[in-house]
Amino acid sequence: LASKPVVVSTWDSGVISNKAAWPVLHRGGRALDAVEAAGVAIENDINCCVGLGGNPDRDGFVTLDACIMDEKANCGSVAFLERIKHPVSVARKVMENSPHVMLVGSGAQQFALANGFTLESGTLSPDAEKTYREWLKKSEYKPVINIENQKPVRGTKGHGPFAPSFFDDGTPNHDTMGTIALDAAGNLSGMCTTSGMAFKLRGRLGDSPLIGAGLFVDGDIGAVTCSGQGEEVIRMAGSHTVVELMRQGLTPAEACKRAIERIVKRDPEKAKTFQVGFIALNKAGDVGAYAVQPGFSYTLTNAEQNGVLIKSLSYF
Ligand code: SD4
Repeated sequence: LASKPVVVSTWDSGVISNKAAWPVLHRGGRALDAVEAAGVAIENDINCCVGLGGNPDRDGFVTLDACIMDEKANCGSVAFLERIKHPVSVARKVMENSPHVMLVGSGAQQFALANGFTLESGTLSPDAEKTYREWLKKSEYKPVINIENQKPVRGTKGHGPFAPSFFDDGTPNHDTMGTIALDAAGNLSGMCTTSGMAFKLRGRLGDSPLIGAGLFVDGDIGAVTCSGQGEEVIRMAGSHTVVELMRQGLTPAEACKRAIERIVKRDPEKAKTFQVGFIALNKAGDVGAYAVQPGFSYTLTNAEQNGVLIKSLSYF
């Protein structure tokens, strides 16, 4: 589907992000502004996997990771950030108002406060509190392959007209949000925002705040982001790998597939136990995706497609 402007987000909760991003693109705005708006929208929503309402680490603290990147390889990232509502916007400030690319932990929080962000309460959302109490009974770290397919799915109301019920029950779900966009001027940008794997060790970072892993943009080639078991993405520099495959001439769909095959090949038995899904967009506006497991989806919005949910193909 080649057309511009276009915005693509991970999962079916991408309807929420695309709904926020599209008006920016539609009025001729920058892809960078569109993807930031996408991140802010999902961080405002109370859900399991993005923002302050997300599930905590094993010690009961919500720690947030996010990054953002534009067509000129300007990029910013925050990780292990606590009690700040919009990590994607802090990441953009790191990119624009600091000499650095990445800030973590208390330093990232200090930078956020110095840049006008508010310190929020550290209490868990009622749903996260409940989920955490349940988890404490066994305290086993066992990531669920597609947490967004688990019932009951909590959070999210009012995603409005952008929610065609592609899935049988029409359930809106959540997971790490990655958004990539191509604007009317032909420029690419992307962002990724998450509360990371639920019940992770304190201090654990996933792929999502890492430029080249959870997100990569090359203004001449394409933009890629992903979701799933971050450790498996980090070890093969996932999003960067997909961009490089596109540089070699593969379509976005082929490039995602090739990268997933590489992840599976490393340990085919282990691959049966985790999910990774990539979405990719090239400079022409072609979109593709591929995942290890069934159940990965993405949301596409352009002039013709009003936030349509698409099921990704998968290895298994
Ligand atoms: C992480 N990739 O922290 C994230 C989690 C995720 O869907 O994508 N969940 O590893």
